[in-house]
Order: sequence, then C-alpha cells, then structure tokens
Amino acid sequence: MPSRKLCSRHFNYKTAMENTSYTICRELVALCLSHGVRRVVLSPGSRNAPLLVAFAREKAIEHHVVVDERVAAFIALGMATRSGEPVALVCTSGTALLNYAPAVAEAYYRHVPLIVISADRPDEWIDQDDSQTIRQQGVLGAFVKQSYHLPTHTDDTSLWYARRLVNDALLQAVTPCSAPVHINVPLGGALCEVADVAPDKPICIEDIRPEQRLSHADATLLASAISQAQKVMILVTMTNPSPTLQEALSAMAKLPQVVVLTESIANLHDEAFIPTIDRVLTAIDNSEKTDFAPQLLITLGGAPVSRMVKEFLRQYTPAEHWRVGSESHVIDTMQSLTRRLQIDAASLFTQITPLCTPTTSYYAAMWSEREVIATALHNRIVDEAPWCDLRAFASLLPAIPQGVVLHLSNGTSIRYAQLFDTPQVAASYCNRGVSGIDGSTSTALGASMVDEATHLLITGDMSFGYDTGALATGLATPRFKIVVMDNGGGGIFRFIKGPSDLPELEECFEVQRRQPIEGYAQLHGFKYFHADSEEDLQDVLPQFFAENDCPAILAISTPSEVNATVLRSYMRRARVR
Ligand SMILES: Cc1ncc(C[n+]2csc(CCOP(=O)(O)OP(=O)(O)O)c2C)c(N)n1
Ligand SMILES: [Mg+2]
Repeated sequence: MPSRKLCSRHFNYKTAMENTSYTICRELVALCLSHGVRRVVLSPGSRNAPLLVAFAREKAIEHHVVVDERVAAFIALGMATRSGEPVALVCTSGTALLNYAPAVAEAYYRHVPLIVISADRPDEWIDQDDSQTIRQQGVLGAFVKQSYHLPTHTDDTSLWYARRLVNDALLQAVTPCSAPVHINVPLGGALCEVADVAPDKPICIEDIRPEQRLSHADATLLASAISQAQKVMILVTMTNPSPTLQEALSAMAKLPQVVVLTESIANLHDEAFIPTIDRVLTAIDNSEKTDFAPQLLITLGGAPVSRMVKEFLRQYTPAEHWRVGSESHVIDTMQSLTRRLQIDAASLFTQITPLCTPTTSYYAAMWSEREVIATALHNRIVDEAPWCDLRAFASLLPAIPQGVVLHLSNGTSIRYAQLFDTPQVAASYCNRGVSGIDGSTSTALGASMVDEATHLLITGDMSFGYDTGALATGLATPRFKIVVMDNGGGGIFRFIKGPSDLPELEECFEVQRRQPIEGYAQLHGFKYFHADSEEDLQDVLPQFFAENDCPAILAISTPSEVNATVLRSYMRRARVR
C-alpha cells in the first residue's frame, strides 16, 4: 500500500489505526487540523468516501453531516463567521459542488475562510459519459481566492506536491485577507477501502504574520488630518464584533469633530455612536444636508445596507474619503475615495486615536441633537401606525433578551432592523456579502452550532420558504429560534420604486403565495407560535423567548399593503417635513 511506504518513517504498529487507504485524503485532513480547522460539514457520496472516512475518524475535528450541499455550505458559512475560524466542506463529484456556489460567493465578499473540498473522478474520465462527472477544476474560480487540483498519482513527488498545494490553500484561506479556497481531489480505485495506517504527520508549513502597524510618520499624518478637520464621519458597515475596535472608536467618538455612524450589523455599541442611520437621515431636510455632510469620510466594513446613506454621501461628496480594509482592489462605494488604508481597523484606530486632538467643532453635537429629534419622530410614527411590519419590529426588537445573537435575512427584515437600536444583542449578522435570500436560515443555524448562546433569526416568509432545507437537517437545538415575518411574499418589492408600479407586482415580484409555516414547524419538530395583532404579539413574545424544550418558530402575520405604505412614508418623511 503506497501510504505504508511513504509513512514508514513514522509507522508504529502500536498507534496504527484503521483509516482510508488514500494517503492524500488522510494527509489533507491532518493538514486541515494543523492549520486550525476545527469543524467540517460533510455531504454524502461515494466518490468522496475516502474524505468522509478520513474526516469522520479525526476526532479533533467536529463533523456534521448535511445532505443538501447548498444548505451545508451556508451552515459552514455561519460557523466560520461566528467562530472566526476556517471551516471545511466536503462533497462528492458532479452538481454537488455547484450547490456550494451561493454560500461560497457570500463568503468571498465577506472575507470568510471556507475550505471547499470536492472529490472528482481521475482526469482521464472527465467528459467520458461515465456518470456524475462535470468539469470541476476551477468551477468556483470567480468566488474563491484560489482553486487547487491535487495530483492523481501517489508517488513521493506527487504526494509532496499535494501537501504543498494543500498547505498553500490553507494559508491562502486566512492570509492576508480571508477568503474561500477550493481543493479538487481526483480519486479512483477502491474508494471505501480501509487499512491499518500509522498516524499521518505531513509537514504543516507555518506562517509568521507580522503585526500590522502604521509607521509613526503615517500615524501622525492621519491624526493631524483628523485633528484639523471640522467634520469627520466614520461610517461602520458590516463587521464582526471586536472589543478592540469598539474601544478605539469609543475614544475617537469623544472628539467633537467626529461622528461615528454604525449600521445594525456593525456590531459596535456606544452611547456616543449613531446606531440608527436611516432613522436620523430621514429627519434631516435636504436644505440641511450640506451642514451634516462630512469633509473627511472614513469608511470600514462590508457592503452598506442603508440606501439613504449611500445616496447622501454620493450626493454630498466629502473632500477626502479614506477606506480602511485589506482588500487587494479599490472599493469606492461612495464614489469619492481619496485614500486606502490597508490595515486592520482595530490596529489603525488604536494607533491614531491617541494622537488626535479636539477642535472647536459642533459636528458630533449636531448629529446627536438630531438623533434626539429623529427618535421622537420615529416613536410618533410607530405609535400612530396601524398593525404592520414596522409595529411588529417595534415590539419584537426591544423584547429580545440580553445576550441573544441576532440574524437578519434580506428583504425588509434588515431594513427594519436599521431603524432600531438593539444594544442588548450579543451580535448581529446578515448575509450582506451578496444579499441573497437563499441561505439565511442555514447560515443562522450554522452560527448557532458553534456556541452556547440563543440564536434568533428574523426572516421574511419568502426567504424562509426558500431555505426550509435548513430545518430538515435536524441540527436545530432549543437555542435556535426563528421569527417569520408572514407578510404575503416579497414585501420589499411593494416598497421599492419600480416593481411597485408594475401590474406584475403581485404575480411576478411579490409572489403572494402563503408559506405553510405551521406545517414546516410541525414537520421538523419546532414549537409553533403565531401572532397577527399587536396584542397577540405582546402575549406570545415572552412564551416564545422562554421556550427551551424545542427550537421554535414564531410567525407574525401583517398586511402587505399597509406595510409598504407605512415604511414608504417613514422613509420619505424628510421630504414632507
Ligand atoms: C437568491 C436570491 N434570489 C432573489 C433575490 C431577490 N430578492 C430580494 S428580496 C426578495 C424577497 C424577499 O421576500 P421576503 O423574504 O418575504 O422578505 P420581505 O421582502 O417580505 O421582507 C427577493 C426575491 C435575492 N436577493 N436572492
Ligand atoms: Mg415577506
């Protein structure tokens, strides 16, 4: 057996154990472990049998088996995002791999390290009508940092080459900027064969990563620009929770010339920050926008959620715009970029904040005063609104218990969440890398599998219906809860300009097909709750959050036409004030 020859140096009959006889697969698993992969999501197949066996027998890597590869990949995305660690995925040949694509694209734009491992037929059998075979090499190329194709042969040179490629893949996935990678593994022969083998100890190529620091000259240059400006805005979009960044930005927000705006998935909280960007922007008249516009804009984080802030900053262009991030290409969302800071945001602000000095500016005070006015207006609109999504969110979000991890789906859920401050939640997430509605439930479920917190997903009825495969995995625990906003389909289309004016709105956009939410709950062992009025919701929320025997689903039914009218008038109120 080839592996015996190669590993003879290490072979010890005392520690020998049965494992797949495919050395490449065992070494791939050993390297994943050495590089810090602690979780893998496996999907069944026969071509990938050696990989399934090798991962399942490595007790130091937690494995989960999920049949639907689309769901599996989103689960891995949720795990990797929440844990901050790379997560591996293993599938068989053929379309299995293509089903990973949506989550891999999301991971790519969110800089999440997924290690995609696909089994393939040996090269000579591609395109030969020999079943379950497609052209897999590089098929995820547009959404991974790099694609690797391992050698078919098992001579010493080929094994060295395979190890080198796997080491390269595992390093690329996490440095310098995390991203998914794809390793394609051609396998032929007796796929299910197991044999006594010695433990594999392939060399793990270590990386020494230098600490990211600005030179003193650069730090002084940046700090003096902030110290001289009268109006500095720091806009933080999607970021993972970071106590260091939080502390540095809290110190920055003490400067009177600096306002820190945080989106709901920025995961930063401080009394001095403005956490409800859209709420405040709707309370600023067009005539006042020049005063509120920054001279120096600093942006960090992923794709912005708020359309209003994008419109505002694109129209009232700052003289200077710095973007903080380690991406290799220019990202100029606000069409005003003047400087890139390719450094981790926490290190940047930790270094420059102590060097910044206050000016006599009134800029931060102006924003916080407007926030007070905006909050009063917001409360009035909510109080006066009839039963609708806005009212439901106004009751639901403050009722979320302290320490819950919140997940939001796309559609209007993330937009409503932007209108409220939820400082009590431990963290907030949404698939905003590419804003798909295809894997919200699976991603939230994956995140719930890596810690002991309660995880709450607030999702739309269409998004929920799209991803019911997540419920079928049987992996939900009583710590996993879902609120489905049952608003008659794609409510966002009734709200946004364009589709809402078309006669096809109901048939082709909104798709007013009621999801059998209760049926799904019963089928998959979730306790079901329902509310279709303010009073019902107030009654049911404590029971829903207290439920700890089963995972739970709460469906909140609201009228689609009222939802759109209320939200539209909320967003437009600046123009009517
Ligand atoms: C994979 C994918 N397909 C289509 C879309 C386009 N899309 C965006 S929101 C949406 C409707 C979402 O409806 P729902 O989940 O009920 O949320 P609501 O708008 O009602 O809040 C659709 C189809 C998308 N974002 N992703
Ligand atoms: Mg909906």
